[in-house]
Amino acid sequence: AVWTMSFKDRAALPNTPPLAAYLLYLMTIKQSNLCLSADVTSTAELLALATEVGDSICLLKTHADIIDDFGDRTVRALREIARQKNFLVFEDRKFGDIGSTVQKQYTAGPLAIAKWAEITNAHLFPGPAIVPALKSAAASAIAAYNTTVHTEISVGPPASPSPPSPSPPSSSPPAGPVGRKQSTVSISTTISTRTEPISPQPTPGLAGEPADVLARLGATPYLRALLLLAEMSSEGHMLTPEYREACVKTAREHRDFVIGFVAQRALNAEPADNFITFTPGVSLPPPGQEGVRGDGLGQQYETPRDAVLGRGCDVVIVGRGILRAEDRAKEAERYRREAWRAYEERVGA
Ligand code: 6AU
Repeated sequence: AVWTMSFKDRAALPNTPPLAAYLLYLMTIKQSNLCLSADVTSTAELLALATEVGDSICLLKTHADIIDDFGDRTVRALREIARQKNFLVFEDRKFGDIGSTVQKQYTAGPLAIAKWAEITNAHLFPGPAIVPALKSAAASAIAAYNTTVHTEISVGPPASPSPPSPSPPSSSPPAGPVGRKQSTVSISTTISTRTEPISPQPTPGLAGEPADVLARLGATPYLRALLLLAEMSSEGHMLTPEYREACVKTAREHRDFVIGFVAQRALNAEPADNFITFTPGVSLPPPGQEGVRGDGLGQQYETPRDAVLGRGCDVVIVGRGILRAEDRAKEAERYRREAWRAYEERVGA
């Protein structure tokens, strides 16, 4: 089972779709299985938050419809920060309508989600057709946008102002401020109907793997993915075990597009399953205090450790736990460390 497999090994499984591989690979390099839920209501707040916390996360989740002044400027600036800080963007749209309508909601209107968010999510209650509808909308939207993706992943301290010395830099990179090793990999591919040659620059120690990932990235016509909401974190939610199983069944039929679930536990039951579990309702007690159990509005919380080690969740989604901290960058690092430690313990690293 993938429960005890490293993210890196899961990225390299033959059937892992390109965007899932990319994310798993990114998580490995950044040592982060933390998704920030950026539930703020202005572009300025969103960009400030993304800048402050970007180094600690693999994914930034938005609710574009709560941003008062959401527009092209929001998208352009957010994409630029995502490029610099190396995280993917997840619009938490929770689609739930007939196929024809969700296609338009996904690609048109003031949000035009498919244009700027690699990942989005949907409910299955309208029936399974919602998945191929979103999948084909993603494919044609991407072909139309002719998106170019160029990502350079660089983790760890920036090249430190080196002391004046004629000797070449040491071959072993310095440890980062949080003990992470510096590693860099360049990923460059054009996603369009034309395919361009890809020139990977493997990092020592990660040799071979970037090329594998890139080969698969280059072979795909689009880099968009969907998560199905198989469970919710809120008290009394109505997603029954049967409903959850229906989500898993539909996901298996669209493994190239559905890369995982929003759920409170891992749902990988068959040998071929390698779905990524994204888990909200996560918070950490302030050091030395009791944990927060809820928000009085139905939200229920657990710790990153419960989610990742206890129930096999892969990515923890944290909103107010980080947003309300005085020092959000520092708090995000605390969550990143906790969630990553739980993951390492799970896979026996
Ligand atoms: O950490 P919080 O409680 O401040 O924020 C949790 C975030 C919110 C919710 O809209 C979202 O996670 N969420 C979801 C998602 C991600 O789809 C599902 C769910 O069951 N519970 C939940 O809180 O932005």
